[in-house]
Amino acid sequence: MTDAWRQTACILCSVNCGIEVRTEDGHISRIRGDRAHPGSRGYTCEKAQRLDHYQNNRDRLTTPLRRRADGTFEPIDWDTAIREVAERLVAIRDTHGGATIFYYGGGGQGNHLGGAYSGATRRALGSIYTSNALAQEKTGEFWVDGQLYGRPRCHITGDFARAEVAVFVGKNPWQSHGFPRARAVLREIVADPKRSLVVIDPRRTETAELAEYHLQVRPGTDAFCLSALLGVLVEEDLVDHDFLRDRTTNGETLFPALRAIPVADYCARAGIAEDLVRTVARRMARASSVSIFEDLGIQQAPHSTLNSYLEKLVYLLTGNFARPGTMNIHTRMAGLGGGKEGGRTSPVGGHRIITGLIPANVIPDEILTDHPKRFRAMIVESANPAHSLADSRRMREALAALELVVVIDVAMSETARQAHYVLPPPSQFEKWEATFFTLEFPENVFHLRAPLFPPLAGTLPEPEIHRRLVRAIGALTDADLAPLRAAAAAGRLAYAQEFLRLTGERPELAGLVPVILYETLGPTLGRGNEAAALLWGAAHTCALAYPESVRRAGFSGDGPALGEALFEAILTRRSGITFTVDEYEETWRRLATPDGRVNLAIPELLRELDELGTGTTTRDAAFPFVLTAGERRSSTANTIFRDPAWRKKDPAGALRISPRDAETLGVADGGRVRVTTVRGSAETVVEITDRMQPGHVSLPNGLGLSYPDDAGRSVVSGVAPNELTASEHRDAIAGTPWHKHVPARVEAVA
Ligand SMILES: Nc1nc2c(c(=O)[nH]1)N[C@H]1C(S)=C(S)[C@@H](COP(=O)(O)OP(=O)(O)OC[C@H]3O[C@@H](n4cnc5c(=O)[nH]c(N)nc54)[C@H](O)[C@@H]3O)O[C@H]1N2
Ligand SMILES: Nc1nc2c(c(=O)[nH]1)N[C@H]1C(S)=C(S)[C@@H](COP(=O)(O)OP(=O)(O)OC[C@H]3O[C@@H](n4cnc5c(=O)[nH]c(N)nc54)[C@H](O)[C@@H]3O)O[C@H]1N2
Ligand code: SF4
Ligand SMILES: [Mo]
Repeated sequence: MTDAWRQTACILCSVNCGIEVRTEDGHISRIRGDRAHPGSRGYTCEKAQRLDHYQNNRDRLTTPLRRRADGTFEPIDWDTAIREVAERLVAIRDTHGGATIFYYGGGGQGNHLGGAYSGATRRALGSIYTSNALAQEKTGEFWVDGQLYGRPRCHITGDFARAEVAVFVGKNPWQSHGFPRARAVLREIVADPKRSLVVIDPRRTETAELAEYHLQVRPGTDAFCLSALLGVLVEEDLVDHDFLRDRTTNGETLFPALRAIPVADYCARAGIAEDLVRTVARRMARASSVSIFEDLGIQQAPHSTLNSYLEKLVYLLTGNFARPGTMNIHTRMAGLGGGKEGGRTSPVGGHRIITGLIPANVIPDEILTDHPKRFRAMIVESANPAHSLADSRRMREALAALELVVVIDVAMSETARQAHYVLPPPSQFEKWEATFFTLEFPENVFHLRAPLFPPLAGTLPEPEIHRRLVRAIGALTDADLAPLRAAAAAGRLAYAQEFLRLTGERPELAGLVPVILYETLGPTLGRGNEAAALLWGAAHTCALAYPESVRRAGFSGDGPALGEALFEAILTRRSGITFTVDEYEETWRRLATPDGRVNLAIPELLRELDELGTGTTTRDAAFPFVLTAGERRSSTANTIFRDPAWRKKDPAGALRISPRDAETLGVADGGRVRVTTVRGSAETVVEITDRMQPGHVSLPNGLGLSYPDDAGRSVVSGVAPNELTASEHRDAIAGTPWHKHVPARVEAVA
């Protein structure tokens, strides 16, 4: 029996396109873009068609698991699981302090609502250190935002649908998306003779192929390329003087550094013709608007944080800020990542914590030590760090050294295999879910998805897991909740008043708010829909923070009524809502510098810029290749799909290599090679392609997962990229990995 079309979203990348699906016998049988979704408006890419491989696969878990002494797992019931996990966490807290309980994850590409409830568990335990995947990509950029704009959470976004010139630096949006309707927008830019597409990437990517200008840098040389662009802007006086004078400070510190850039030399080091760099600088300066997207190609490569700074200087020097088609500070429905923005360091190594996140690459160092403040326990939720963090071998050692590892995951992931307890939630199509990837400007979209299927028997949604843990820990009692329960029965206005009174009088409850909302407001929202209770708080916070933008999005009311109107729309509109509409001037109001201007000078990075030319790029002769470990392809989606059958193209996850290198190695297309790095070695199939430049090879991300075959035997397909990466290979400021730039040796296999 097929049912009617129902609205949900694709959970495979941060764009979360709205989709409509029909289901049949527990399967997602038909999928099409949802035209009513305000962000994607009917758009999807081909990957969404494969979503049933996530919903139905052999690795789905249907009971809590406990590890036996021999390393195998036994099923246990939920009461036992919650009781034992709570007891063991409390014992670690009481012996070593709650700070030794480390939390990782909280959501993947489609789910942050469930993970948001973990805040209460952490508060109940006194756990204060967290991290997630943002700390292996975006924290360097966030830190730069903090320096330029006053707060790391002044997050800037491009306006590609309107930009005259769109620039992608280490970003391949044709495959990885990153903004709504990416391929349609790229095609529009290319079709319009008045607009230009610029790509900076060592590979001739699908996006580069479309581009008018492709700066095909040598891998790892973006700091030179971006510096050269800045050098030309200054030398040829292509900067926006009015913008710089009226809107920025500390130009007098920055400009001498930019004037000193040896443009010709840096172009040569980056391997690009100086003419092309000059042409691109002039094109940007001439444009009425430029938007730039930096992504993993520079954030996970040498000089990563410096790269982010230089990229931002390119649009700032040309005045591409706070106007249509340029870079703006967006609203948000709720924050991603944990805790305070700055000022803290990691307990063992003293590494800088950015937006509340421990740098990804130092996590094993914070465990594998006899330091008294080392992490003793880890709660992992909706993340697969044993696979996704650098240096998987070392990460497994670190997990093995912990007294307790608790994993909350739908599947028997690489990380779950290392756990003492595995707690399975329903899939993202079996519960209310949402992401907090609300990253757009001027229109920003939020989408609460309703479940398509009943939860798989034996699972409990994350909010319920956290509720039970908080209760088992003893942090919250029925007496605490009684007044709110009574108020909830009297309606949301009464609830709001009582909520403010209670959290005002008992500030110690503030950290437990997610579970408090779930237990008291949740039941009034409908059965199974309790998780949406957190969004009541988020909607009110959002309406308070951006009242004008929320009104422009069509919501009315003053004070709490505005928040209620927003919440009501979130709850009832199944295709998602535009929750804010911004005027470009808002960007200036959101800037958090004391003087309301952009600060152009970051001394720490200006020193690195100054020394850029003196560094030599001597390469270890044992590792003559640069390996990009983790390229986004049409056949990759992090580790959300575990069943390799979802991949129609590129089933083996081939290593891409240039024709010249293939010839030198004596390997044919489809032949096999061994890739060796300082950390490990793996065999793989090759794909020979002239999209690669000589000396550069590239492996896809998300492969190397084990999955049971028809007979139940575990089979690993493809290369797990982090068996080849090293944790010491990282950015000095942000501790982010250099996955895109791994020195490697490649040898043909007979
Ligand atoms: N299909 C697909 N889409 C995805 C995902 C997925 O798994 N599959 N994952 C999602 C996630 S979590 C993220 S963070 C985004 C990431 O999205 P992207 O950052 O676009 O993805 P990557 O392919 O990892 O890296 C981008 C480009 O960096 C280039 N690169 C490598 N070395 C260098 C260098 O030294 N300099 C420059 N300039 N470029 C370099 C690579 O050739 C590649 O084309 O994608 C999201 N979208
Ligand atoms: N070498 C290399 N490493 C990389 C990268 C690279 O380019 N190269 N890219 C990095 C980047 S940008 C990212 S974002 C990370 C991604 O890596 P991770 O952050 O570890 O995320 P995913 O691979 O998406 O894993 C998500 C996990 O969530 C589980 N899951 C799915 N749905 C649910 C649910 O509803 N509830 C719960 N509790 N769990 C669920 C899945 O089974 C899976 O185990 O990888 C990083 N690692
Ligand atoms: S662009 Fe991203 S969210 Fe949209 S269909 Fe493709 S993978 Fe899914
Ligand atoms: Mo990512």
